Amino acid sequence: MAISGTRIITETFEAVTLLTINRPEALNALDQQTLQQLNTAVTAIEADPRVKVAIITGAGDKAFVAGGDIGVMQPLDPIAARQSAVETQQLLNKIEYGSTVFIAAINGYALGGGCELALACDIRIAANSAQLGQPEVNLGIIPGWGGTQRLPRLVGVSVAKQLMLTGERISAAKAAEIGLVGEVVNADELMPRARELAQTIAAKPKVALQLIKEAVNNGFEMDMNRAFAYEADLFGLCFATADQKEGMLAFLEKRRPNWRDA
Ligand code: DAK
Repeated sequence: MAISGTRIITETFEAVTLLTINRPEALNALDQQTLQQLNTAVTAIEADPRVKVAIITGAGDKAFVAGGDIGVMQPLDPIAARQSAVETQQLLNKIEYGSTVFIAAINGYALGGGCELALACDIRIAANSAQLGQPEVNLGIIPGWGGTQRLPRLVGVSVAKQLMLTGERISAAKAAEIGLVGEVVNADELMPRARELAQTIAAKPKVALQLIKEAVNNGFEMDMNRAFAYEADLFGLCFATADQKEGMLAFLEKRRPNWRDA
């Protein structure tokens, strides 16, 4: 199934949705229309019980997303800027905390809000030609779509501050070295690899996928003792699913499991 907005194109095949940000003439910079369509698409993905994995990428071969649209941002007053930050943070939280597994396939520039969009995804893979960074300081602002919080949690406080304080762009290879992306591949291998990863994950039982996301995302905000107790609760919850019974029975019977995603 393919659904085409002007700015966001989604194509769903079985349990995997490919979401393409389609504004290549502006390096896929996120203006209001693109953000609204992205919000609609992410909400639809989350509401579709068939979809387990979504791949986000950018149209064209130059950019994943080159940031928030600077022309739109420039005249904002403080109240509008704050409101816009809150709304986009909510959208990115939907990606991070939703039940779908999101893979960012970073095919070019992932800068500012583009890097923050990738940070909200569960997995990031990049083409070797990609460049990432948080150049907001060069515009007299700070990252406002979660970057000051997600980046240090992912790569550590020191490296995150260096990236944000210098505004420097880094290569995909450097991004992999610091843990900002998980894998770097040749540009022509990016989408095949993203699809392969998506298929691997889509073949897993849905509730376990959801609970892994919940355990990591929510546990990260807790002290260790509370986090262990939380993990134990979610571990127990797995035993309420048909797929736990089936997965273990299939192992014992030396056959492949038939997941019911329940
Ligand atoms: N916004 C708007 N247009 C952009 C854009 C952007 N972020 N990035 C690129 N474009 C447009 C260019 O203006 C140009 O348009 P035309 O002149 O052709 O009409 C077209 O895309 C192609 O770009 P270039 O000609 O510049 O291409 P180059 O290959 O020479 O350079 C570049 C590529 C990625 C190095 C360069 O375009 C660049 O530096 N772009 C800006 C990157 C950047 O600084 N991104 C961070 C933006 S700040 C908010 C909170 C946070 C945010 C937003 C709002 N609120 C609280 C409200 C997020 C902030 C950011 O993301």
